[in-house]
Amino acid sequence: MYNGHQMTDTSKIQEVRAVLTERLNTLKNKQDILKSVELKALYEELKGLPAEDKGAYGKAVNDLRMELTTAAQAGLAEANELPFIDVTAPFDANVKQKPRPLGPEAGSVHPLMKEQDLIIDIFNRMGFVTIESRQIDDDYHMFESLNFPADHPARDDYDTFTTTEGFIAPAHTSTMQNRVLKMYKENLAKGEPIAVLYPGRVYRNEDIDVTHEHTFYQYEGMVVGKGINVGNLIATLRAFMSEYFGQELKAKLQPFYFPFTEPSFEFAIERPEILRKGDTEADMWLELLGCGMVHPNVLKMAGVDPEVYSGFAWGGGLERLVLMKYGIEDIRHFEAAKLDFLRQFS
Ligand code: FA5
Repeated sequence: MYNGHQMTDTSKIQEVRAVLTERLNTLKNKQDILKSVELKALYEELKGLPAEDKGAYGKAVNDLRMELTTAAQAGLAEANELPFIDVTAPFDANVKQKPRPLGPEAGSVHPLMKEQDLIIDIFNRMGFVTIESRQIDDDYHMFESLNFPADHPARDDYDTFTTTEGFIAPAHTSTMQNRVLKMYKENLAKGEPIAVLYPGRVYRNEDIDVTHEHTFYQYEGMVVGKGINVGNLIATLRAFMSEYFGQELKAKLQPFYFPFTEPSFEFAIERPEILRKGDTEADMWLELLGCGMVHPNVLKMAGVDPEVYSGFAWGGGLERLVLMKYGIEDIRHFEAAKLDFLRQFS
């Protein structure tokens, strides 16, 4: 009688276990399994058992409860788990239909980087060393060392992005002038001129259009030594442009203003047909770069004596140069990541 009763109740526990384990899979809130009527009924039954049966029966019901608690918690952890993201995947790892990644043979160097390499090569052959400009800088290098007085309106021409800590995404590569002078001024004492190219990426708060980007590249350079003059500046830029385009192009120098050069010029080149806006004289020219003789204050700030040494510097937009060379009608193509466009340069 006694054994028979225990056997019946144990099989009931097995039965409830099977039912609840199956139900657990379908429950949204897994913890609800612990409130199920079947489990409660098993505890109710416990109350009615003779004292000597309670121990074994109660342990079996508690074991089942523990089992269900563990299973419910595992289900909860699984439900809360964030979907796996492979940040190095060349596509969104969570999308069902995966795009086929391009094989290495289908990629190509970005046209801007290809042209930058060509520019570096030309200037290296002219005796320049190359260093990359910085992409995060400070007020001293962006303005102070370049002879921009505090609160001077010329600062507005270089409106860019700053961090809350006061770091600046440089609006031009000229932020490197002070560093280049300090880095290479030992050369001057040895009687060697400084000739450095420092290309890099720059940023501006800009209204974008066919010739203006908010993120673009500049190729800037500087030559400092004894007796360096405007004639050297013109000859250097002319030699570069002739080599780069492989032909003679109409060019002109017009007066301009930069706080860090004196005198300052704008170097302009004839617009190719595809970039013509209108028929006025101003529409005919494409401003390619700014240049001038390094301001004595800029030399002084880097510890170079302007009474003994002089120099020139220029800074040009890489995109504008490449637009001209290939007759591209819109500067925005470069950063649009369109393979149709990029493949034309592979
Ligand atoms: C400067 O940035 C000076 N730092 C250049 C310089 C260097 C002068 C050394 C003297 C000595 P500017 O703001 O004009 O100057 O820009 C230089 C060139 O960058 C322009 O001639 C143009 O080719 C290019 N550029 C300027 N703004 C943009 C833009 N939003 N998008 C694309 N190219 C641009």
